Amino acid sequence: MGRTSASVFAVALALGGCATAENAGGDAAGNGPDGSFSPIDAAVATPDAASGIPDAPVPVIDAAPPADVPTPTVFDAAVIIDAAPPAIDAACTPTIVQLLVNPAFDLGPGAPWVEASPAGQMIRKQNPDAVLDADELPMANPPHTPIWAAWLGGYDSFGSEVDTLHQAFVVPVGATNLQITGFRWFQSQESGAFDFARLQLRTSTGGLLETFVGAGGWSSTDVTATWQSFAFAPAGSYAGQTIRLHIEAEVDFSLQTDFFFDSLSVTATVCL
Ligand SMILES: [Ca+2]
Ligand SMILES: [Ca+2]
Repeated sequence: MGRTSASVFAVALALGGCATAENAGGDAAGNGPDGSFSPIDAAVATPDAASGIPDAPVPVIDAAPPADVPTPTVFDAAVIIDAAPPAIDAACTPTIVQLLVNPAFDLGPGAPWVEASPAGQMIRKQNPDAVLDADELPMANPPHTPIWAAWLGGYDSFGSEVDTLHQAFVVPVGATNLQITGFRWFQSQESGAFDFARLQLRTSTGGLLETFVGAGGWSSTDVTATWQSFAFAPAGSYAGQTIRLHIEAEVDFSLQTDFFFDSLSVTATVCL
């Protein structure tokens, strides 16, 4: 057996044992020893002139092999791979978007923030002097981001009261990965948990959806020396819904607790 014959044999082996067996003893035209059809075209075995190694064979399968020739399963691998992957989401760029308006309060009070407190205005600006005006923060508590921040609580002269501060926002259809972040600064005259602050998500009409930091929220024991960050991932996605970010402080009749909030953020990932 010469080099060419050996190469043909090797290619035939590579293409499948059944084809080789069919052509054993057959002629150069690819017919079997009994003159029957062979599934392998004779051109497959043409050697490369330079290397003597046959070119990568491209088997040509007869469309209608005789009934006595089994269909060579080696060719069944229909490896026709689409060159172009599916175009699904090709135009989508995942983008993090801010869902609140005036999230750091620095446009001042007013819509879309809604305030309700017996002690008056809660979104207040930095105090430049020793006089505490009705729209100013305590001088010792400058905002996290100038010049406005929210001050809940801070009084004990109305009995047990609840301050509320909320903003309604739309969670876009298809939005994912809702995140709530912000900064808080709490200080208290209390020595126990008697005043409370809660950060919540509520429905557009005020129904409770989720409270963060447990059902009771923060208390007058969660004091900090300065601004401290917080971050929460809501359990619900609320995609396509209008909901509220709701902050409230519940204070009792004695010993003040100040609950300051600033630099809030509610973000979601959307496809743009
Ligand atoms: Ca601010
Ligand atoms: Ca108190």
